Amino acid sequence: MAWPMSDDDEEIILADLNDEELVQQMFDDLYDGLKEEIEESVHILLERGWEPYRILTEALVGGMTIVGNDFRDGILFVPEVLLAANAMKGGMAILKPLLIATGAPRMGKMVIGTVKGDIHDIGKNLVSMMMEGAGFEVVDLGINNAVEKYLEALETEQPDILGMSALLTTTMPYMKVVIDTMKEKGIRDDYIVLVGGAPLNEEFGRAIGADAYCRDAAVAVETAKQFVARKHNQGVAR
Ligand code: B12
Repeated sequence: MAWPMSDDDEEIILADLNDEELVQQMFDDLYDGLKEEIEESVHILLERGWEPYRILTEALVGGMTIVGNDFRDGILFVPEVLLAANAMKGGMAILKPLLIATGAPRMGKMVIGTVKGDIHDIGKNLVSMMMEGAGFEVVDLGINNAVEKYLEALETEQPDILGMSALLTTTMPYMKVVIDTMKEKGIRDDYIVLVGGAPLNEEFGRAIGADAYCRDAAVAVETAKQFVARKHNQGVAR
């Protein structure tokens, strides 16, 4: 495809591109870690009437998928991916208040965090944003959380849901450590446990004793709503 390339000496006027070209340019800009350009493009799409969720999924997550594939294939390396992640966060920061503003009444509360040894947080942040947008209160513990951090947050925040994220095959088993510790303390069934992250699957979720594995943020919201409704119908008699 002959899209305009982000050449150093060629100035591209983002606002002059049509929607399709602009999204393609955002893929390139995300790939090149150009945060300001990504932010400008997000604003342009918003002005053109795009729904925040559409910008998030089609332009930002779409672009990050390309970055992910090239990282996997050894074409991109950590520094480039960090820049891309930073650019993506710039775009997400603009969309966040808009996604939240369209939200429903309060649905429940979630504590979420990336597990110990893992610093990936884009997916977790996206889930947080979408959950907040759907009316959930979200307490975000950030990255690299040891079991003690999760337990402390459950105690102080008393959420309905515990969400754990892991993007590495080496860190995903830690989710089981957290769930097993909850079992030992007799508090496992007090919470809905949702897990997610690219290397996980349903079978893994079941095997470690989570209530559900969610493949993306939209599924996370739907699953959370279903479990919270079920929990409320059952009352607190567990
Ligand atoms: C961006 C990125 C990085 C960035 C992270 C920046 C950041 N702030 O997050 C940086 C450069 C720091 C990085 C570092 C590393 N990375 Co990395 N990274 C990625 C990459 C390209 C994209 C991940 C991402 O953000 N995806 C976009 C989001 C939107 O998707 P997502 O995270 O899957 O989240 C969605 C769902 O999974 C789900 N979800 C996620 N969490 C949760 C939680 C809950 C509760 C629920 C319900 C749902 C849910 O919903 C989300 C939204 O839809 C992936 C490639 C990939 N294909 O995943 C590699 C990848 C995960 N990284 C990988 C590796 C190897 C590393 C490093 C070890 C590299 C190194 N040699 O140093 C380090 C690890 C550092 C550490 N200790 O954590 C490998 C993992 C391989 C494996 N089998 O374990 C991958 C798969 C790339 C690859 N194919 O080699 N990485």
